Amino acid sequence: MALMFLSADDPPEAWRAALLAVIPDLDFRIWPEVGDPAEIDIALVWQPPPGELARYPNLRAILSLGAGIDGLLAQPGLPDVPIARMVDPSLTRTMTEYVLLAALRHHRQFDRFEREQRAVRWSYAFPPQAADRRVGVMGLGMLGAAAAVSLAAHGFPVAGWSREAKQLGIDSFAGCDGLAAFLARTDILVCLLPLTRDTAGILNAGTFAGLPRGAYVINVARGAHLVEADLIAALDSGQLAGATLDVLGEEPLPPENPLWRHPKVLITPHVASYASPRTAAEGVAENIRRARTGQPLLHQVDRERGY
Ligand code: NDP
Ligand code: OXD
Repeated sequence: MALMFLSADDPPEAWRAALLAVIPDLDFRIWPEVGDPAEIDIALVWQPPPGELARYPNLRAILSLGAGIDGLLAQPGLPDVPIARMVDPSLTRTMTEYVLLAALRHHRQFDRFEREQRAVRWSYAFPPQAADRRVGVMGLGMLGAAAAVSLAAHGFPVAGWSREAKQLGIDSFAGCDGLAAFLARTDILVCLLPLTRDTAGILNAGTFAGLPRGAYVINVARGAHLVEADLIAALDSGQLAGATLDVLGEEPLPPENPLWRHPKVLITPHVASYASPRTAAEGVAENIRRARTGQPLLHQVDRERGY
């Protein structure tokens, strides 16, 4: 029995050290040097090459190094074994930092001051109050709930939108019926939804039209949530004041994509949050034990639901 580690983005040696500290006899193999595929029973992965997971006949579980598993579910020949998504305090904390930073940057008009500085203009404006800026978070799961609670602690009136209503000490809207009212009271919209057949393309012209004029959009979920042409049209018409995009339909974003040069858009290269081997290893180790003893995984994905 051996674990295969496969990720171009995560540090394999840090993961090996963190997991061996919890399971000292773990046979940890780094892809592509994994030996006999029949010996691999656990795959710890992020963005494996298409079809790769179908090569391991004795897999018991797939443990995702990321929170979003839309890419895994789209894999051709995905083995029919339990999948767990990543839940980790560092992943949650870094996402909260990013969302706060992006919301505060717009709220305190740093996006405007960046433009004014480039134009060499001293452009005083009376600073706004957080209490006057309503933030709405789409998706109140592990990441959305933490970001929403933190934004509320900074004085913003915060609401969230999810499938089921939540008790988080913020206003909660749920389902298709709750969407219009949620959008109508949202000046800064944060997307932290999983990418599913129900949420793909949800950041579209209709959604932007439902926001108050001059609203701001922060997409930290997946690029396919956003209809890029609709965003550009809404920015150019003034319906939206700006956008922060950490995730894009095509990553890396091609140089010719107009979003790179749009004056109201800030692009970051899918860095909003990441799991840390130090803080995530305990949960991954627990899932290795569970997979090997045939128990349900922690944070097991519901394939039908898509998250
Ligand atoms: P969770 O699975 O914990 O939460 C998902 C939330 O979305 C739940 O509140 C769920 O509602 C809600 N939701 C799902 N479908 C719908 C729908 N159709 N309508 C309304 N609400 C819906 O996910 P996480 O918080 O862990 O992660 C969210 C996403 O963030 C990931 O899927 C990934 O795409 C992205 N991400 C991006 C990163 C980055 O660096 N940019 C890093 C990590 C994650 P309910 O609770 O009612 O079921
Ligand atoms: C994730 C991501 O889903 O980094 O964890 O996008």
